[in-house]
Amino acid sequence: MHSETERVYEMVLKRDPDQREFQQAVKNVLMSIDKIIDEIPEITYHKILERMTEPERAVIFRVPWTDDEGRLQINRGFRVQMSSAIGPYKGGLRLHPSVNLSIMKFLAFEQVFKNSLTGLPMGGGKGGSDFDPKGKSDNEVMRFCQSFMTELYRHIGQDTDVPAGDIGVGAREVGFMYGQYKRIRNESVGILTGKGLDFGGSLIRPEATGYGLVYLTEAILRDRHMSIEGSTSIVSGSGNVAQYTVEKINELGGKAVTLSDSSGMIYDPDGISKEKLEYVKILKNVKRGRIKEYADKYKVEYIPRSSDEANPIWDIKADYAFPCATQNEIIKKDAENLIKNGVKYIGEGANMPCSAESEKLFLDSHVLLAPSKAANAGGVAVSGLEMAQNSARLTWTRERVDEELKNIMKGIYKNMSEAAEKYSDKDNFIDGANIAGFMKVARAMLAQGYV
Ligand code: NDP
Ligand code: 2IT
Repeated sequence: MHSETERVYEMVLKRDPDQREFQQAVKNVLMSIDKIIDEIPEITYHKILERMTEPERAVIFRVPWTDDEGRLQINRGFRVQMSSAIGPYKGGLRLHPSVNLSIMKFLAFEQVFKNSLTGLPMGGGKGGSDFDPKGKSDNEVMRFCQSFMTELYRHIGQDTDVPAGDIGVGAREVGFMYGQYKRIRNESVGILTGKGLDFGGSLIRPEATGYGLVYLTEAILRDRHMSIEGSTSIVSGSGNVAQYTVEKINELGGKAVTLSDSSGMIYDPDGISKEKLEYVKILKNVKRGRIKEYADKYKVEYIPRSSDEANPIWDIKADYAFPCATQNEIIKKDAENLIKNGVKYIGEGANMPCSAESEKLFLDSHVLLAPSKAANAGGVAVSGLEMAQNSARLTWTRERVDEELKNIMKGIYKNMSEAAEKYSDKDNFIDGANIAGFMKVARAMLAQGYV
């Protein structure tokens, strides 16, 4: 490593020795910047990397709410405002019991480069809480969301910070949070994205992450004489990103044969057809059930998740793999299984789903990998378009938003592959995405002085 990247990494390790996910995300970017740092002495001289790895602001707050039995519950809320160099902080809110400062900071850090890659003027942030929405009633979720927003409102704003959904936060939660913000501030502005269509949401925002992932994938494959059409894919997760990834794979004539949740996975060798996917959407988004019910209904194999060891989903033979659940869901053993079974491409729908070891295995084995900060950027890109529509007090057609999304994903592919070719290897999209995302943020920071 270059002395400056090494210095900054050591500093991160020393400052936050327990923040493993944050360290992993930082190291991934630093390893790529290592390849350009000699050419751009300003990065070192103006301590760009040291500044980028320290959040501009991080707030942690108490979230008290009462459950349906009238008992007081206390959760911890977060908002990490990592960088406003190129625009207002932008990034989702995650509600999951595993949420902690390390996970918030890794996600906010990734978001900075991802948002830069979209080409839209958005800085990076992330927030959420260790609240577990599983098994909670609608009223409990509402009371939690109202309490969460009762603190969060003072830190956000349409020109300051615009949150959105992530794990555990979809249309229901965004609606409750938006309602509470409006009530406190007495103003109707686009302070959240992913809103319902009746009050400022954008068409295609629910679909955008999964669709964008498949658009980018198709562009990468096309250049290598491959295609989704006629192929088989394995997809993990069964939430927002997984659902619309499968939908677009189906539309392009491919077949997706798996879905999962934290309890287990289903394997449907005939493919998750349009009709079966409609069942999944109702099961997951309305009934809030478990993916096991799919196996019961369609009489297919269900494999429960038994340990933190290799996940059986990554041992199913397929052309392409789309991890769409959570960070580090592909560990070394999973990568070995995927490679053994001849997988040709990994499209990261989730944020940082491949461990550092598995990423290295894919690179060494020449398995193409589209990293999350490029591959799942379609979601935040359409969030950016939702902000534009809100500011203009207009709504665009489905066709227009979809077209803009396609163009943004095309632009990401172009910038990422050009940077890969220029500074690394033409198929090293990890370096390509990191370097292309980094350059714009670094230039903005250099122009704005020491802030
Ligand atoms: P959802 O809450 O809609 O779905 C999450 C899915 O992942 C569920 O099936 C869930 O299973 C599973 N999952 C979550 N945590 C774990 C875990 N620790 N172990 C195993 N399975 C888990 O979330 P999204 O689909 O929105 O998000 C999925 C991923 O995509 C995340 O990494 C997110 O950061 C990323 N992403 C999301 C975007 C968006 O617009 N929503 C945009 C870009 C990236 P279970 O129900 O059992 O918890
Ligand atoms: O990780 C992500 O990019 C998201 N959860 C979406 C963020 C957003 O602001 O739409």
